[in-house]
Amino acid sequence: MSLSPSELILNADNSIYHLNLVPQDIAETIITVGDPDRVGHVSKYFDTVDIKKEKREFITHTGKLKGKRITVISTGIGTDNIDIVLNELDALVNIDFESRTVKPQKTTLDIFRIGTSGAIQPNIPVDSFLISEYAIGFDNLLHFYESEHIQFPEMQLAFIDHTDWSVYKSIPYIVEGSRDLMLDFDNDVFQLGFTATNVGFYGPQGRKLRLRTQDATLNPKMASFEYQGLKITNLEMETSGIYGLSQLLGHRALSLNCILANRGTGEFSENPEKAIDELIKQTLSIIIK
Ligand code: R1P
Repeated sequence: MSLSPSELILNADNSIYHLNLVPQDIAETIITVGDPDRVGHVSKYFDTVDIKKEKREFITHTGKLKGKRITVISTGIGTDNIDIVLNELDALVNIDFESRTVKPQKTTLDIFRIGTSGAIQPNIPVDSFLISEYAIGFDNLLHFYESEHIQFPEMQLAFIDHTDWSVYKSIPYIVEGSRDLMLDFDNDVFQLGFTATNVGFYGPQGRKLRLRTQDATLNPKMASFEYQGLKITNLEMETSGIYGLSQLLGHRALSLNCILANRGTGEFSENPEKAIDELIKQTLSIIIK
């Protein structure tokens, strides 16, 4: 079945609507970063950068490092942007733009998020690196897709019960990262964690400037939640969407977090740029192996 112009939206040059990319612009290894400025901080380590394109907050550089073709793309903040980035990256490899049909042979992308994050367990040091083994999404993105088969309903119910979750907030969903990709990052530098993806930076992450939150005890309750030895470790804003959509679309994804803040101890990194740069270098060195 051919996808209509309102469903698969292409620009005049046949590039995909928001990302402004044509299929040959991307590699099968993708690094996503939230901050558009971080794209250049990653691609400066490539041996060559062949493609530089952008539209809105979506900046893309594609190049080669030690013979491996890699794309780095900024997503901006939040799982609403992740819906656009993941669907359009997938369309670039798995939909034929000429015939507007889904290709019979699927391409699997390896997607690595290099992001920043705040820890909620006091024993996780700032400037350390954490891989999200699982993510719990407080956004409602995945509920718009047929996705119950990749969620963890028992753990979700245990969390809802433990936190006395308000019915006015969407039901938390739990998804996991690619076990295959995790194996490559099995070293002393990275610790495994369970990441909470929030739908905002202030109230949803328990920050109070001028407004009171609906549940002032949510962060401590999150920190004390335990399910079969798993504890929630950190907060950010994209991982649940990346994991959920990657799995549904048949891609492999891993979220790599540089812990800049510790919400339990109140600490913040003294040199965040250096810590992020270190995570970029570590990630690239593993990806090219
Ligand atoms: C909030 O400041 C942003 O920083 C974190 C959060 O997930 C959110 O996107 O990640 P990035 O540094 O990758 O954007």
